[in-house]
Amino acid sequence: MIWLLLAVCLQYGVESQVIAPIAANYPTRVPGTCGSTTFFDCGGGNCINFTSVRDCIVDCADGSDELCGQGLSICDVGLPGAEGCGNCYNPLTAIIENTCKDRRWQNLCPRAGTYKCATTLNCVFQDWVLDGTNECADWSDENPCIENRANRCSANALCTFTAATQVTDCTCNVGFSGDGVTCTAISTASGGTTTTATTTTTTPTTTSTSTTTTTPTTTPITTATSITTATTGTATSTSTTTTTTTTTTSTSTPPNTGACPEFACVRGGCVSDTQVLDGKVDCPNDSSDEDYCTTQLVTCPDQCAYSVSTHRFACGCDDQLTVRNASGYCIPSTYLPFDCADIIGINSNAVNGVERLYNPLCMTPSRAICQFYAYCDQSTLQGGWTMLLRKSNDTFNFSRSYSEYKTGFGNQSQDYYIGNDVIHRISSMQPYELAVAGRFAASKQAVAVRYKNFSIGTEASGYALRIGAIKDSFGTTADELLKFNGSAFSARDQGPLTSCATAKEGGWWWSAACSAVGALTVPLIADPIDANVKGIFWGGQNLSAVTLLIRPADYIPPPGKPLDPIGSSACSIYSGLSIIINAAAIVLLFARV
Ligand SMILES: *[C@@H]1O[C@H](CO)[C@@H](O)[C@H](O)[C@H]1NC(C)=O
Ligand SMILES: *[C@@H]1O[C@H](CO)[C@@H](O)[C@H](O)[C@H]1NC(C)=O
Ligand SMILES: *[C@@H]1O[C@H](CO)[C@@H](O)[C@H](O)[C@H]1NC(C)=O
Ligand SMILES: *[C@@H]1O[C@H](CO)[C@@H](O)[C@H](O)[C@H]1NC(C)=O
Ligand SMILES: *[C@@H]1O[C@H](CO)[C@@H](O)[C@H](O)[C@H]1NC(C)=O
Ligand SMILES: *[C@@H]1O[C@H](CO)[C@@H](O)[C@H](O)[C@H]1NC(C)=O
Ligand SMILES: *[C@@H]1O[C@H](CO)[C@@H](O)[C@H](O)[C@H]1NC(C)=O
Ligand SMILES: *[C@@H]1O[C@H](CO)[C@@H](O)[C@H](O)[C@H]1NC(C)=O
Ligand SMILES: *[C@@H]1O[C@H](CO)[C@@H](O)[C@H](O)[C@H]1NC(C)=O
Ligand SMILES: [Ca+2]
Ligand SMILES: [Ca+2]
Ligand SMILES: [Ca+2]
Repeated sequence: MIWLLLAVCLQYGVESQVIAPIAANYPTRVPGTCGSTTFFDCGGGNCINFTSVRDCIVDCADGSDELCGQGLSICDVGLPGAEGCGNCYNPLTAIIENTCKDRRWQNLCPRAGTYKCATTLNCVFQDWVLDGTNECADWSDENPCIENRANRCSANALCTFTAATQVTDCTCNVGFSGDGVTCTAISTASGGTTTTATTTTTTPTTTSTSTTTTTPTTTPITTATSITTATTGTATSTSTTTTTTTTTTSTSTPPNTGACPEFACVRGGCVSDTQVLDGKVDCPNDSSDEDYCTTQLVTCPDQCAYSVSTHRFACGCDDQLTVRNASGYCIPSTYLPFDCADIIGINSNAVNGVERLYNPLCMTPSRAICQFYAYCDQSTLQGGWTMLLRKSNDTFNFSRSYSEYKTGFGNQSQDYYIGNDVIHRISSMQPYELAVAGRFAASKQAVAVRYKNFSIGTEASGYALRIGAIKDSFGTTADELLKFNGSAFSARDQGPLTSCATAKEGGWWWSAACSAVGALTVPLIADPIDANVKGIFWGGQNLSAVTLLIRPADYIPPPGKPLDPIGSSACSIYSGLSIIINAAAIVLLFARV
C-alpha cells in the first residue's frame, strides 16, 4: 500500500505540472458573452481569440487574459527571463520540481542554517552557495556580491552581479581609483582626473550532475477541471505573485457552500475553525465538526484532514506547508523530516523504527504521495541513519525489475530497498556519508565500513553512483564498493548491464566485470560450485546479512546522545534477524573514531 503510493509520487515528481490554459478553467470568460469557446470574454463585450490567453501579452484592458484559471496559482513570475509571465500550477496537486523554480526549495526555509534567497521563496543549504548551480532561481545563491561572498571587491567599491551573463563588476566608489579590487583614495590636492576602473569576473558555472533543471516552457498535460476561486496576478507583474485558492476539487469532499464564513456543518449551522476537531461537538444538528472523517470522508481515514484556509476536510491538507497532526488538523509544518537525521533533530529521544518522511519538493506535504517511509537507525554511532537497504536472509527476493528498484520494494520493518528516486532525492540535498554494515557468515562477526561521501545521480544519469574514500571500518578493511564508483544502475530488465543483474539476481551499480563482490542485493547464500557467481562477499568472506545506511556528513548528534548503546546499537541495523550478533564489537569500532 505504502509503496503503491510512493510509486505514484515519484511518477508525479518527474512530470511537468505547468498547466496550459483551457476553456474549462475560465467558466465566466469562456464563452462568456462571446458565444464560442474559441473566444475569451475580456468583459464589456470585448472578445479575444482564446489563443491569446496566457500568451504573455496583455490583450484585455484589465489583463484578465493573462490570469491563471480558477483554482490555479502562478509562480516564477519574477524570475530572470520569465518576462513577468510565470507558470500556472495547481497547488493542491503539484510537486514543484520542475514547475516552480521560485519556490521549489521553500520547504528548506524552516531549517537552521539555510540561506534565504534574495527575491524568491527558496532557501538553500550553505554548501549550495557559490557552487555553480542556481538553486535560488534568482541567482542570489550564486551572487558573489551578496555579503561580499567572494571577497572580491574593495570595501571602497560597488559590486554588481549580472545574472544573465554571470559577470561580477567591481567599480571604485567616487573619490577612489583603482581596479575595483584595490581602490585608493584620490588625493584632492593633486586635482587629478577621476578615472573609474572596473574589474570584471565571470563566475564559472558547473553543471550539477545531481539535479535536473529543465524549464518547461510550454504545455498542457493536466486537464484541470473544477474549482471555485479568486486568482490574482497579472502578466505584467514583476514580482512573484501567489494566487490564493479555494477549492472544491475532490469528488470526495463537499463544497463549502459559502453560507458559512468558516466550517459549514453537514446538517446546517456554522462553526469556527477553532471549534473543528477540538474534542467537543459544536454543530447544532450533527457532530460533523468532530466526526467528519469517520462519517463523511471515509475513503481516506489516514489522510483525512481539516484545512483552515479552505475551511474543509479533504484527503490531505490544502494549505501549503502544513501537515496533518494526529487529530487530523492541518498545522504549520515548521520542520518536516526529510531523512532520519531530521527525526532526531525534531525529537532527540527518537528510537529505532519505521518513520514517515517527506518529499521536500511537495507543496502540500500532507498528501500521501508526498510521503515515504524508511527504517531509521537512531542508535548506531549516535543515530541519524536512514536505511536504504536491508537484506537479512534470502527469503525475500531482490531479483526485481528496474521500476521496482526505481520506486522501492519490500517492507521497511523487514527486508526492503528504499528506491533509487528517493536515494537520488535525499542524497542530492546535502552531503551524505554511507555505512555498509553486515555480518560475516562463518564467524558471525559484525562488520562495518563507512564511506565519506555518497550520492546517486538523476535517473537520466543512470542513477550514477558516487562514493568517496573509506572513513573508518571494523572487522574488515576491504573496500568492495570502489569498483562500482561511477557506474550506472542496472536491473534485470533495464540498464547498461542487465546481463549482470540477471545472472547475479539483483539490481546494482554493475560494472563491466559483473563481479558480485560487494554487490549487496544478490542472494546471500553463495553458489557452492562457483562461489563468485552469487552470494554477497566482502573481503573474501560471505556476508549473511547486510544493510546500507546514510546520514548527513555534517550530522551533529543531540547533546548527551550515548555513543555506547550496548545491546541495542548495532543490533538495530539487523532488526528482524533471528541471529544474535556481536553488538559490542561495532560499538567499539565507533567509539574509536
Ligand atoms: C485564433 O488564432 C489562431 C492562431 O493565430 C488562428 O489560426 C485562428 O484562426 C484564430 N481564430 C479566430 C476565430 O480568429
Ligand atoms: C437543525 O435541524 C432543524 C430540523 O431539521 C432545522 O429546523 C434547523 O434549522 C437546523 N439548524 C441549523 C442551524 O441548520
Ligand atoms: C491538532 O491541532 C489542533 C489545532 O491546533 C489542536 O486542537 C489539536 O489538539 C491537535 N491535536 C494533537 C493530537 O496535537
Ligand atoms: C526471484 O524472482 C525472479 C523473477 O521473478 C525469479 O526468476 C527467481 O527465480 C526468483 N528467485 C527465487 C529464489 O525465488
Ligand atoms: C510490514 O511488516 C509489518 C510487520 O510484519 C506489518 O505490521 C506491516 O503491516 C507491513 N507493512 C506493509 C506495508 O506490508
Ligand atoms: C567528501 O566528504 C568529506 C568529509 O565529509 C568532505 O570534506 C568533502 O568535501 C566531500 N567531498 C565531496 C566531493 O563532496
Ligand atoms: C568516485 O568517482 C568520483 C568521480 O565520479 C571521484 O570524484 C571520487 O574521488 C571517486 N571516489 C574514490 C574513492 O575514488
Ligand atoms: C560462502 O558460504 C557458502 C555457504 O553459504 C560456503 O559454501 C562457502 O564456502 C562460503 N565461501 C567463503 C569464501 O567463505
Ligand atoms: C528472514 O528475514 C525476515 C525479515 O527480517 C524474517 O521475518 C524471517 O523470519 C527470516 N527468515 C528466516 C528463515 O530466517
Ligand atoms: Ca494575452
Ligand atoms: Ca547554488
Ligand atoms: Ca468542536
